[in-house]
Amino acid sequence: MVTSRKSLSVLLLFAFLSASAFGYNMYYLPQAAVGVGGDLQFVTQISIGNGSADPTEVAVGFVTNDGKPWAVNTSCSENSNLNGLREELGFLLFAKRKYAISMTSAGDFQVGWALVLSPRPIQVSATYGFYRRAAGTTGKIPTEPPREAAMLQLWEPLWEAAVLPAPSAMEFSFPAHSRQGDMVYGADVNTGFAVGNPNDVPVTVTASIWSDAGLLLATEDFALPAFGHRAQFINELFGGTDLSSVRGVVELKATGPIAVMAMRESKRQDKVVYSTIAVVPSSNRGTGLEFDTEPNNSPDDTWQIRPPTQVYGTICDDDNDSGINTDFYRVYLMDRPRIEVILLAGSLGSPLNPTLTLEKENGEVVASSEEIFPGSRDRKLTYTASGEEQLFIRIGGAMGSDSHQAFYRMFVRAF
Ligand SMILES: [Ca+2]
Ligand SMILES: [Ca+2]
Repeated sequence: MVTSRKSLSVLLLFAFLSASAFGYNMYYLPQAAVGVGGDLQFVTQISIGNGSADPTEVAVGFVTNDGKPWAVNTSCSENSNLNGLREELGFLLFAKRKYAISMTSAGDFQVGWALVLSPRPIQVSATYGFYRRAAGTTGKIPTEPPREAAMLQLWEPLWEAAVLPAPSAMEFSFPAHSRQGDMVYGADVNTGFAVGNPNDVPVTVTASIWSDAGLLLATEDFALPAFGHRAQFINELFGGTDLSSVRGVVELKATGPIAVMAMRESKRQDKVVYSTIAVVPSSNRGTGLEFDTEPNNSPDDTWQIRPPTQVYGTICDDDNDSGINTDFYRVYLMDRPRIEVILLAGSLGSPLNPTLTLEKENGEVVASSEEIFPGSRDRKLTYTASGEEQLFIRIGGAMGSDSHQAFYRMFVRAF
């Protein structure tokens, strides 16, 4: 039985970040907010779950805007060893267990960000909450753990919003809304964003805002120190530009990989709520994205995909009318007659041992696939059409490798 874990220092976390050889999974939470102002309190709660069948080590580091270790109050109902004033946490998370770690501060509002590391894939999310002191209570935050039960009695929730860990990339974009008296609800709407720099060197971020008509409204540069953080509303960042009526897009381009999240603020009189906004790396827009939907077990019963695209699919073992566990996708080869299909399964950790062929509607195979390298459970095929051709990509699973976990990811390009 493990009774304690050595605490991983943030500097050690940063060493892990710099040392890809460690093969750690990294989860970036580009915003964390804590603190009390008058009758109001911010709390950030980080949920960390281990869905695997084995225990795993987990390290959590809290970082200031300047990129320095950030001491915050942490409390965890599931593990009282994690209660206290901490810059980082290190613990062993057993199979199928989940910890909810609350970050709080009895002092003024503070913001920073958090990084979570684990040698195994884990489930990480963060919930931001804003609470008002309940009437008839002192609102005093107990300084000694356990705190959570007392806080539940003392603070009523005003809003909460949750995020998944942010990806890290050089370029991002997200919808930006800044408007007095929005046309739908009459609320004042604004957009805030948070950026973390996971590099041990400074980066410069160039932010641009585009109108709904596609016009460039403003561009601003800002610097982030090594491991630094910045959280700001867009009307603060683009302070010299009138953003009283903007429904557009913000693009961020950095000199190194950054992690980004964004939130929308809706305010009317004394009511204010926040919700999270989807932020995607621009690299995600390089190819289309499609998902396998059933039934697609025959050429008659599928749809056309348009390269370049990627497909997320599963060869499941459920019985179906035909008794065949197969996914078909139709492609037309015309002005770009050469097609390349890459099907990943084994390299993604899927148990699927896939089959992959390119066929005519009558089932005649025009191209068969090969392993990407000998012994791998990933496959590829290429084919060049002699004229206009309608063909079908057929994916199956070798005997016994089909299941609800038997997922694949297929990339299709045409030249
Ligand atoms: Ca399927
Ligand atoms: Ca199918």
